[in-house]
Amino acid sequence: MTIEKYKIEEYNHQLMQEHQRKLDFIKDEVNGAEEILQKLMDFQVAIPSWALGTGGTRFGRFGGGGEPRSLEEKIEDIGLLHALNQSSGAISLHIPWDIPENANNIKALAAQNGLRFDAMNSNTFQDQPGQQLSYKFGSMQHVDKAVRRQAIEHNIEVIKYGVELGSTALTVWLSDGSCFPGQLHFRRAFQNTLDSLQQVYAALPDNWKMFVEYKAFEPNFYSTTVGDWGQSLLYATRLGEKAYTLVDLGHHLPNANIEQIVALLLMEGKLGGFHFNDSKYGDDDLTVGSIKPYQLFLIFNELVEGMDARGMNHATDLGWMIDASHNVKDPLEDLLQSVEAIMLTYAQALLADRKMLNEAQLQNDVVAAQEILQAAFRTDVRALVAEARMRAGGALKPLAVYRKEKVRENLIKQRGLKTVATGL
Ligand code: LRH
Ligand code: MN
Repeated sequence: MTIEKYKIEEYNHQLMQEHQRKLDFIKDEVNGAEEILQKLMDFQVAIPSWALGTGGTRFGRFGGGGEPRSLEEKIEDIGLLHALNQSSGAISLHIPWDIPENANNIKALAAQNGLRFDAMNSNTFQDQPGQQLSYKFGSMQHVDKAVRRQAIEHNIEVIKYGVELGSTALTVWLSDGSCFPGQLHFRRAFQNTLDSLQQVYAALPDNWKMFVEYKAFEPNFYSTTVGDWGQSLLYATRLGEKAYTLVDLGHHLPNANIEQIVALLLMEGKLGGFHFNDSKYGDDDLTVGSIKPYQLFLIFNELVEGMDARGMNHATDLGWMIDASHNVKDPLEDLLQSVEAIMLTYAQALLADRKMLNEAQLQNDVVAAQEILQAAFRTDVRALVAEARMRAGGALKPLAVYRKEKVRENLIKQRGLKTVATGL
């Protein structure tokens, strides 16, 4: 299903007066509104190909209907999101859930929808039908060299698909670990994993990056072989300059200070990118900014400060990706909300008074420092983000247009109630 540009302009026209009033107000409030608007227009968030259907848990899955039945339909759905918010101009594929049977056709369809291919994701956390050797006891850590070889070859195959599509990064998330004390020789597991990653690293084209994604627990519940930022940094440092860490917000132990982790990984030049989501307990994969919006702001605050300190290009020098699972929301509405939360938070971080904050920090003026940060967090930047969207050809209110155009109803008519998308 597509939403024509003229339709979006009609909806914007109805909202223009109200929008202009709010925009004029915020432009009086903030410094550098035009620079912020340009940065917002340049900023694109990659949508995960595995999060376009209804997710579930071991206790159940409640499908919502109209789910994409193929990679082509997934690209159309992301194209629709991008038409509405002009901030979702990339797709991150997961192999083998979304193998591009005909890469040229897939690439052309993505281009028609204004999409490029962000990081590719390998999968050695499931056994595929007909797979020779099982990953029950891990993949790259496995005591059996043949299992490690199988995992290495899969990752090299994923790189090949990515090269055909124009992607320039591979995300490796390993579920490897152990469920009971004594099950695993930690040092051997690390060495096997490093050796395996080195063989994948050797197959990377020159302009590619490898993102090593860490996670504290699940599906293993005693140890995880890439279990935290320190371990991921160790691997990335040992692998070489094309290897980086990837921060999935849901992959930390309770109360971890993620913004401090981000600041240090950025300082080391080893922060590769993000899987944005939110959580209250574990790897809940909830809508971005739905549980801990202030933490998300503090993370973007460190990102803007750290990237500017290194002269990095905000839009292109890090991997901005969502990784979510939708148990009770319409997947496309959930993704629209997540992209909106990211853009709002980025805008707030951009308008924080860094000079004043730095002075307060140098004077140990704790109260002033908090006031400066919270002044930015408490600034309503919705009109700025909407303006950036509209200037880029998007909708002032994407979710409202999505509902008024009855997108889900039309997708159900077109695809049926029982379709199940590949993925989580
Ligand atoms: C693991 C993870 C990883 C993906 C998977 C779908 O929890 O975050 O990034 O491969 O979710
Ligand atoms: Mn992830």
